[in-house]
Amino acid sequence: MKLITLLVVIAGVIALAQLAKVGQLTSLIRNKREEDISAADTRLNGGLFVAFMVAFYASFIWLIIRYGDYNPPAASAHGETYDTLMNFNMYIIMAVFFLVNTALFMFANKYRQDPNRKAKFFAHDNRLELIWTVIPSIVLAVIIIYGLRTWNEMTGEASEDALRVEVYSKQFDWTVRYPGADGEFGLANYNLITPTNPLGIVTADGVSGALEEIESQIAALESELAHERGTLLAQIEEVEAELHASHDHDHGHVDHGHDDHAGHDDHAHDDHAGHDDHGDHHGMSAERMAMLEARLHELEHMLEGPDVVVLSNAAAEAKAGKVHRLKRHRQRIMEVKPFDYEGGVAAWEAGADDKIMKGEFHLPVGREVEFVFRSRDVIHSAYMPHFRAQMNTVPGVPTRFKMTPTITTDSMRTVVNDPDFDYVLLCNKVCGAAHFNMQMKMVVESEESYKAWLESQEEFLADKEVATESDARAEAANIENNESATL
Ligand SMILES: [Cu+2]
Repeated sequence: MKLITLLVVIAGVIALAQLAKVGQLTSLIRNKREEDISAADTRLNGGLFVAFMVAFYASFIWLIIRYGDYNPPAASAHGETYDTLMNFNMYIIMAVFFLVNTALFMFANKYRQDPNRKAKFFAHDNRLELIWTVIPSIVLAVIIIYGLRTWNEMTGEASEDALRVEVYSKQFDWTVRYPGADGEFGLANYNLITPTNPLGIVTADGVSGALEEIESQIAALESELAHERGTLLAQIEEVEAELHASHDHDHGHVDHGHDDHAGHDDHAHDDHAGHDDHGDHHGMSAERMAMLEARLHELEHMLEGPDVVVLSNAAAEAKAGKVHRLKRHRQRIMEVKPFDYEGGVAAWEAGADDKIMKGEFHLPVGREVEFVFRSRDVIHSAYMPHFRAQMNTVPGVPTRFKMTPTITTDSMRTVVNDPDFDYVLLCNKVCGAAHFNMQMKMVVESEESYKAWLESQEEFLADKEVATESDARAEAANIENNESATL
């Protein structure tokens, strides 16, 4: 299809070139110069300029009437200010647009070629230079200063009693967290993320649970690797080789003794005594021997046992790699240190009463909200079009945005005359395959309804048995000890 289109375009260009050539040749035949254009032609072209301008303006005005009101009414306090700034800029741009285009097309018509008119030579005028330098400078300065002031107002510090809400993005959904009664978000760490803990909230219970889980995974993998048939056979061979080597060594010595014995009777006794004395150096201690035999016995027992597995080299390597990664993961969790927030709330305990929302979250009308944005994987953009709010969410860099919703969902349904209307939080950064579907419903309601709703939501650690921080630390210390013992 693309190829056909390309061929048609190429053929079209060739045809046009041929037509132009024909035109040139006919004017040659008529004995006219190519640049001689009739007065009628010039008039027609001048008129076409004006006609085009009229059509251009008509379509522009139609677009403004048809789609100019594309924004639903602003539903936040700063939204009004934002819209005013936007309109102010649009009006300036439109004024310049009409001015410049009118001049462009009208002049093209007015000053069309006229054999009776002589062009005026006009090289420079200081007043004109001054005018078209100073006026745009003033206009631009006004736009920039006005814009900056609005931006600073919108992005300034939130007030002390603002409601704080965390918005967390990942491919491809949103999670919203409320801080609970203590007003503090629990510490979060990505190493603790599990299906039941999507934000990786740090709690003593979560830490010890995660450590136990990783421990059991490591133990299972290590046991599997220890029972690998090939590994067992190799180890048996190694132990047997060592045992044999010590036997051979003994025999060698005894033979040597015999030779000596045959050769020099007198020294026979000495030599035997010498052999016994040196037993520990050349051969093997009884303890070592016993240990090796026990090990051999154990290995043979394992080889016959029900746990023995056969793994390909690649599979064994993959499992060893997994053990390595799990140990690193465990290390990172053990490095998460407990501390107190400024208000004296322990960071590990603040998370217990946090409330986590998926799919839908609520905000009270008329109260300032401070969003704190975090991201797990890539840069997303939290976009709440009705509130004129947008902020990038960046992995590792918390971002913020404050706003005060002014219209409840119910009122907005009346305003836009749609009983199914809902506010949405969208992702406005193309973040991957399911980006288009990355959204969350927002409900703005009265303070009472909001409180009732929040009350009905479950706390993060509800129904979970709560371990203390010291339990988790003890667990971590325990594992550390085991680790050094095995090393
Ligand atoms: Cu996204």
